[in-house]
Order: sequence, then C-alpha cells, then structure tokens
Amino acid sequence: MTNFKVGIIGAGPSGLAMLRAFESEQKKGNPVPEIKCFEKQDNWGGMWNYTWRTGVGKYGEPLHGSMYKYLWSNGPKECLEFADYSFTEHFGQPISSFPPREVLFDYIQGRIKKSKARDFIQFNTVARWVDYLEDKKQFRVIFDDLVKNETFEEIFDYLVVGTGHFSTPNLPYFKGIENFPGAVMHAHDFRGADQFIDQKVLLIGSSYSAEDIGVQCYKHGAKSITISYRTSSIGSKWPEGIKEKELVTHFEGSTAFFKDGHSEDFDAVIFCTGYQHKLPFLPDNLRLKSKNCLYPNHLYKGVIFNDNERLIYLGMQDQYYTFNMFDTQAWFARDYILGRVSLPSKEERTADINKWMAYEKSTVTGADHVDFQTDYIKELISLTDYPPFDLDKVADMFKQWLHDKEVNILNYRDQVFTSVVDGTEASIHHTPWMKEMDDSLERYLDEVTLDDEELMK
Ligand code: FAD
Ligand code: NA7
Repeated sequence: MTNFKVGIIGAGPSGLAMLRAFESEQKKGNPVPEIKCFEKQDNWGGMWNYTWRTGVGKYGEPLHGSMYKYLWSNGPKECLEFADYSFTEHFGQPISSFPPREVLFDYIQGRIKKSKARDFIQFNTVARWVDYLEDKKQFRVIFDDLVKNETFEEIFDYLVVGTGHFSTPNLPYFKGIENFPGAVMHAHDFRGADQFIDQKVLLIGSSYSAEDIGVQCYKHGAKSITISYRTSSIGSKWPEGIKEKELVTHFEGSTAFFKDGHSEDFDAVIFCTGYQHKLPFLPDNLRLKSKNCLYPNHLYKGVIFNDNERLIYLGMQDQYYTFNMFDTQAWFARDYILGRVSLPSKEERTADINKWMAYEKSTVTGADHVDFQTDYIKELISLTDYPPFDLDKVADMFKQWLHDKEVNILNYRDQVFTSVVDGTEASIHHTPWMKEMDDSLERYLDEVTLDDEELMK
C-alpha cells in the first residue's frame, strides 16, 4: 500500500470505474493507496439505481435519480461496453443492442461484484463540504452519515468527484406557467408515461430527454406530443401524433402560445431543459463551473482540475460514450495518482485544455461530436494500459445509430450491432421495442414463446 489516501465521492458508474481501476492494479500485485468511497444513496449504480421517489430521498436529501421506469438504452450497448468485461461474459449469451435499464444495471454490477469494491464504499453518506488544507496539500471533507444522523470528517491526499451532472434540473420560467392547471414537471421527476395516457403533452427542449420522453409517452398511449425547441428541432421523421414546434412564448391557462403564432391547449407540460452542474459541497475555488458540453473548461485531459492538481473529476462531460469513457478517465486518474503520468506546467495544461475547447467549438453535427469524443478517448487510452478497443468502429456505430434515429425514431432500438470487445453479434430482441411493454430483466432474457410471436406480428 502506498502511504496516501484517496477519497471518491459517488458510487455511480464513474466512482465504480475509479474503484475498478485501482483494483486492476492491485491484482497485478502493485501497491495502491488507501481508498474510501462515499455514496449518498443506499446502493451503487448512480443513475442506474432506479428510484420511484421524486423530490427528496428517504433521509430528506435532494433526490439524485432522473431515470424512468421504462427507460431502454438510448444508444447501442456496443458503444458503452467495458473493454475488460463484455456483455457476453456477463450474460453468457448474445443479447440485443438496446437493453432496458435493469439489464444495464445488472451488467454494471456484474463487473464490480466480482471484486471487493463494496467494502470500500460507505453508503447513505453525503459529502457536505470540502476544504483544501494548503499547508498539508490535503482535503478535509465533511460528510453526513444519513442513517446515524451524524457528521464526521475525513482527510484525503487526492479527491475524486464522480457525482454526475444529470440530477439538478435546469428549469426556466415561461410567463403564465404558474397558472397552468395540469401537471408541470421536469424530466428529472418523470418516472413513467402511465400518467399521460390520453393526454396532450407539451415537452420543452429538443435533446435526449425530449426525444425519449416524447417517444415513451407516444408508446404508452398519450393522445399527442408536441416538442418545443429553442435552437434547433430534433428533426426526426415523427409519426402522426408527435410534432415539433418553435419555442413556447407564454401560457394562458392551459393554452400554450408559440413563437410561430400557433397556440394549443395541453394537459401536461414536461420541461426537458437539461441539468445544471451542481456541486454544492465544493468551495468556489475548487468547484467545476460548466454547462453541459463535451470539454468542460479547467479540466486537464477532461479529468484533472487545473487549479488544484489533486482534485479529479470523472464523467463531467456531455456523453456519447459513457461507461467505457469513465473507465478510460479512471485509468488515467489512477496512473496520475500513482505517479506514472507527470503533469506539464499549468501554462501547458491550459494550452492543452484550450486546444480541446477550440476543437469542440469547431464541431457542428452529431457525427462531429462523436468524432470529438472518440479522439478524446483515444488520447486517454494512449496514456494508460486500459485495454485498447477499436474506437473507429465504435464511432461508426454511433454514426449509424444517429442515422437510424433519423430514419425511424420508433424502431432504432430494434437494430443490432457487433461488439468490438469480443466480436459478439447482438441478437434481435424477441419483441419489437414499440410492442414490448414489460421492461423487466426476466422478460428481456426470456426465450420467445409461441404466444409472444403474436406480439411480433
Ligand atoms: P451518476 O450515475 O449520476 O452517479 C453519481 C453518484 O454520485 C450517484 O450515485 C449519487 O447518489 C452520488 N452523489 C451525488 N452527490 C453526492 C454527494 N454529495 N455525496 C455522496 N454521493 C453523491 N447513459 C447511457 O450510457 N445510456 C443511456 O441510455 C443513458 N440514459 C440516461 C437517461 C437519463 C434519464 C439520464 C439522466 C442519464 C442517462 N445516461 C445514459 C447517462 C448517465 O448519466 C450515465 O450512464 C452514468 O450514470 C453517469 O455516471 P456517473 O457516475 O458519472 O454519475
Ligand atoms: P441536454 O442534452 O443538456 O439538453 C437540454 C435541452 O434543453 C436542449 O435542447 C436545450 O436547448 C434545452 N433548453 C435549455 N434551456 C432552455 C430554455 N431556457 N428554453 C428552451 N429550451 C431550453 O439535456 P437532456 O436532459 O436532454 O439530456 C441529458 C442526459 O439525460 C443525456 O445524457 C440523456 O442520456 C439523458 P438548446 O439547444 O440549448 O437551445
């Protein structure tokens, strides 16, 4: 064991990647630092640890979860696969390319359950405040043990923040919304489309949440879905029953007025207006301040905080790649903490950050964004021993997925891709996504029966 201590805040996919990175080092017989991870929920998995709750959790903390019951992967699983743990290794059989939430959660847990990671995590414990002790070059972190209702502190030499950034709603105001008589919510509080059956639903925003919640509501029987965009429309070929409109200007009772002069009555409004990077436990000089983008400012290699080299952020980017990107970040952070990666001067780091930010600025299309994040991950892999995988092929799969969504937003989840990790070709799911109303792991892994074939017609 090396004689310093690493604190990890959050046991979502990013925090778990950090634990896994150290574990893989330990398995090689190499010394690793003392590690402690703190998670405010009662289980690991972050967003994938689904909760029915909204608002506050059991202990009165702002609720982290933004996932909904009927969520199925919104990108091909082959694009997020861990390079050191394939889906086939986990499930023992090929599965489809767009599994439901529970299946992905099971996969995330599979890798980490094989390790002692759980022993390093203190659950139901929230990070409240961080101080940097300049003289000692250490962090003092104040935590609340939510079960015992006790406050305590811990000292760390390195601090890893993996608290996610799709949890605190960005909720803009539209005149008259306060008098809207129906349901008004943010995507963060959306738990399922059931309550919108037979309703006319207005979604504000035009990114992943609007696209998917819109399609979910359509699938589960909403009367109509209108998606209102500020900058650009999603532009899919929508089925009858879903349409896009320019931005809402204001509401009068249940009527929404749009920029193009159109007005319409609605039963419910769902704000799909994104999230804030909210890190209330960090003081001003340590807090990452960013909007949702591919390369947040102040992060060297997207990971090391430029104003304090001992502070590490994982998963703070907007995400095409997810689990495998968190892994590459964690592997890089591990090697840096272990002293294998030496940092250039602050000026050189700033120049490197600026280079990436300028690259991001030059991107326009979804395909450009995919290429950007592919290049970013390629660079991280070149700096570590994370198992290399064919990133160009993954980028091609992302581009195919973008195309499939344009062609048919309702059946892109029925497409199949091939793993670059072990070459497994995904199987076609026994039931087309639009007809599959049971999202459970058991149903998903079930062999198709004759009765089920009826459903497939
Ligand atoms: P999170 O998963 O958000 O985990 C952060 C963890 O930190 C949480 O467990 C939280 O409780 C904990 N935490 C926060 N604050 C504190 C604190 N102060 N003290 C202690 N612990 C704290 N990705 C995909 O790949 N495919 C998808 O289909 C997909 N769908 C998504 C759908 C929705 C609705 C959302 C919101 C996200 C989706 N994502 C998807 C992206 C998702 O965010 C990532 O897959 C992944 O969960 C990010 O991991 P993370 O560990 O960085 O953050
Ligand atoms: P995103 O991807 O950050 O998108 C936010 C959307 O909200 C985007 O279309 C914005 O439009 C729109 N927005 C933001 N503020 C406003 C205001 N004031 N008025 C109108 N529209 C606004 O968030 P998502 O929730 O869609 O996705 C986040 C993650 O959750 C993602 O990884 C998914 O997997 C699930 P803009 O283009 O900025 O005009």
